[in-house]
Amino acid sequence: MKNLRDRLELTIGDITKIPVDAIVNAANRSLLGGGGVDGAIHRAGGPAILEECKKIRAARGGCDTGDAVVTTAGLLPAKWVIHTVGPYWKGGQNSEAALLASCYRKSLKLAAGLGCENISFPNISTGVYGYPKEAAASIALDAIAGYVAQETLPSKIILVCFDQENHSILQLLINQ
Ligand code: AR6
Repeated sequence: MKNLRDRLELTIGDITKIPVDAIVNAANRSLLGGGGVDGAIHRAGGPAILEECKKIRAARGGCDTGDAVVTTAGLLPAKWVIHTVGPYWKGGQNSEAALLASCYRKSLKLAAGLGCENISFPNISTGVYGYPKEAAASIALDAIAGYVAQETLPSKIILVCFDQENHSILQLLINQ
């Protein structure tokens, strides 16, 4: 995982407090906000983000699971918020892994298209959506590793864990 380790940073904290070019939001298909990191991002970023989400929703009916859309970042210490919709865990036989990997890939691709040097991700789907943390961590790392092997931007990818459990799981996998 050398190429990955050079570009990956793992931290614990509140994603809304870390300055980056693009913050990834674990949103839902409505794009109208919610709890968890979605709620935190909208609260800290202010109403401009929701206004843009509403416009995207009007234009294209929200965001599909596994897909990603971008807005500006309002009051957040970032230029962009990339809203991606992780899969709801239904037992693993409903394309959850492919959809979760797609969230990471599409978010990275959008960020690269915007010229972002760095991007921060929460642990998508591991909260309200109930994705098992070990499985989600390994999918996240595989998807990011596959991406960085091919693309140069973003040069820094920060995984921001909100809980010690996700942090420990990811740290173990990264150091393997
Ligand atoms: N900074 C970083 N990570 C956070 C923060 C924060 N401020 N707050 C929570 N997390 P979740 P999901 C972590 O539930 O599972 C929303 O209602 C959290 O501990 O935010 O993808 C949406 O609107 C967990 O590890 O997102 C959707 O309806 C991770 O972020 C639904 O939840 C993801 O937890 C999406 O569910």
